[in-house]
Amino acid sequence: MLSKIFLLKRKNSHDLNRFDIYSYPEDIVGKGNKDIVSKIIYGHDHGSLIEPCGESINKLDRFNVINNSSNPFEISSPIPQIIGDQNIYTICINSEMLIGLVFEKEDNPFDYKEIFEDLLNELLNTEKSCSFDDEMEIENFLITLFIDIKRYGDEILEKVSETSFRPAGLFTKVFLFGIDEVGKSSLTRRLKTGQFNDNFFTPSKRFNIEYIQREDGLLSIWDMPGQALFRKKWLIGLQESNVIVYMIDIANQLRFEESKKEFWDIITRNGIKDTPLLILGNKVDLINNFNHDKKEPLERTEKEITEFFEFDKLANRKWEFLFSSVKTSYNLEKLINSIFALINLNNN
Ligand SMILES: Nc1nc2c(ncn2[C@@H]2O[C@H](COP(=O)(O)OP(=O)(O)OP(=O)(O)O)[C@@H](O)[C@H]2O)c(=O)[nH]1
Ligand SMILES: [Mg+2]
Repeated sequence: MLSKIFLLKRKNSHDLNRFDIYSYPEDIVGKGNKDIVSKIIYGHDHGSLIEPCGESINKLDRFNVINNSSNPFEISSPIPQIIGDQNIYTICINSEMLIGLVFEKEDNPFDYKEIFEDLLNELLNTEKSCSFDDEMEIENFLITLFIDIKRYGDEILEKVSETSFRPAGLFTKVFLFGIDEVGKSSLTRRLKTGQFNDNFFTPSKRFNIEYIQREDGLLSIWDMPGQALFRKKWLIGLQESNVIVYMIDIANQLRFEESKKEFWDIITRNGIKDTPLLILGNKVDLINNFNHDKKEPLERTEKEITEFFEFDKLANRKWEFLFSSVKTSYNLEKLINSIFALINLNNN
């Protein structure tokens, strides 16, 4: 099973030994294996299956190029290596970058040869989905590739169904989306660290993935960037979600129309028609006369929001609406309970 993906990109042409390292979902450079990068590059150049010993790093090679020159990206054949306890399979791009997959020890990297080459060719030369110019682009590219290769391993090679591979309750992927400034990252941070800061406002530019251990199971929260520029990336993050959380800033009615459009655009996608949904009306603390004990005004607001967003059209999907305040922690415990309850309902 694929466990990590990484990209090594030379920092500048004058210093051949310095690389930028991007990896997902975890770092490949642990405490005990600082020289792993040089081993990978050395091993790649020599096509070696065994851990190479202390020679200097060679320039990345230009061999085994499989594409013709009309394509902007030349993709070499992948090279397998075992380094320490890491089972690594690397491909060289344009003689200047290495993209690597890290598998579990018992996996055979050659099973992934075709899919690795084909996907790279498709993403780089057909869809032209990455120019490697900025970090977010690289990160999204790695996530896309990771998800597709992992799915291939799970569904085609291991012939295990998605549900038995990732039973809810053990690992729950929560896809958290909504337009910008509604409070998604504040919520993620609050759940992870318990903290909230009014002055903390850093619009997200990339997926923010946090793991939160609860009594009922492990949640992996995929907090999406909400600005218009990044919304097309939601489709990447959405894949294989166990539950979808959609957040609205109920104090900002001026943006309800925009929010509604984005909501329906995502929620009607194929593949997530059965995924349970939790809708959060956040920033309830900003509503005039909000009082935790008085239910009445909130009920009216809920009705208005439901009508405006046309949530009644959600039909057969399992869904729930909750008011929340990340600032005052109102309903945050309830929110977690609702996530687990929705998943359990869906499994029964
Ligand atoms: N009053 C109030 N403010 C909140 C609440 N939740 C978040 N905020 C504030 O709303 C602002 C935006 O919060 P973020 O968490 O960065 O919003 P986001 O949805 O992650 O925004 P993007 O990353 O751009 O999509 C920040 O100034 C927060 O402090 C809340 O419940 N009440
Ligand atoms: Mg954010």
